[in-house]
Amino acid sequence: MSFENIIVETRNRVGLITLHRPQALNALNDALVDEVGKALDAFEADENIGAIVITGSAKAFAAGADIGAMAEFSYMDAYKGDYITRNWERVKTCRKPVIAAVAGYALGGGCELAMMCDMIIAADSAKFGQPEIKLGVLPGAGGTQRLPRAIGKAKAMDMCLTARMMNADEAERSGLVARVVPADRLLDEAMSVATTISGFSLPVVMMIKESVNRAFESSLNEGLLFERRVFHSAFALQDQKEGMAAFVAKRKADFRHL
Ligand code: CO8
Repeated sequence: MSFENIIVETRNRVGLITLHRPQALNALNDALVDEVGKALDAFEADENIGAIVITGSAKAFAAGADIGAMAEFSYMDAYKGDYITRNWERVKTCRKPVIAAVAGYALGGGCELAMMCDMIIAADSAKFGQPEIKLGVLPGAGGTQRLPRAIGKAKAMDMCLTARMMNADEAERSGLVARVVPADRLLDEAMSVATTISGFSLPVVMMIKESVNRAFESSLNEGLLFERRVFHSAFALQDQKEGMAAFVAKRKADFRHL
């Protein structure tokens, strides 16, 4: 499969997608988002892939949706064309874990793309923001919804209403990112985390992802019930037998993803 706006690689059991529109700080357009969707389709179908990393460049994860492409849009262009967002949810619907490795700017749609991933690992150079208000629009790909869930209303309002950027330390303190690492170690750290995850039982990894995400979609009681039922179903897996037998025998588990 050949791509023009992303670079796709496989390392061990990890799929790596690098956003690659350097001339525009990885600004997102339909072509790029569609390519990310195709790469995710391929990784999802590949039983040798256990986790996925999405990253950008040292200067920008993605500086938002492509402003030049949107500047002259009419309402009907945006509404009927469903610009950028027509394939946007593909990251969310991916059943394997997706880690965003963010260095530099993650602004507007770039911040929203990172937030759609399951975990953000940030370089100390990362800057997150929802600056759409400066362009006379508002976040349109999840910013007003995912940001308050991640960092609370006060900071989400601050970012969306003032367009101020949040640096990596503040983003970690606020719960937006899982880890902050020196910029030159970002990809190694993200790949290492993804490799660790991909060594565990894939069906269990998928069950955990589904269960944690359920916490945002249901009441506590419904979520707990969902978790309990999924927990019970894990006892149907060969990997459960292997994991517990390995613990008892004091050896490393050899998961077969079954
Ligand atoms: N779109 C298009 N081109 C961009 C974008 C962008 N978002 N960001 C940067 N570029 C281009 C610049 O135009 C410039 O191109 P050129 O060299 O041809 O002039 C090149 O990238 C380098 O950028 P700068 O020279 O501006 O670099 P600086 O280091 O001076 O500044 C910034 C970096 C601060 C990141 C600056 O480029 C900037 O403010 N960019 C725009 C950030 C922004 O406003 N993002 C939000 C966009 S709107 C959005 O994301 C809405 C999402 C909703 C999606 C759903 C739609 C329905």
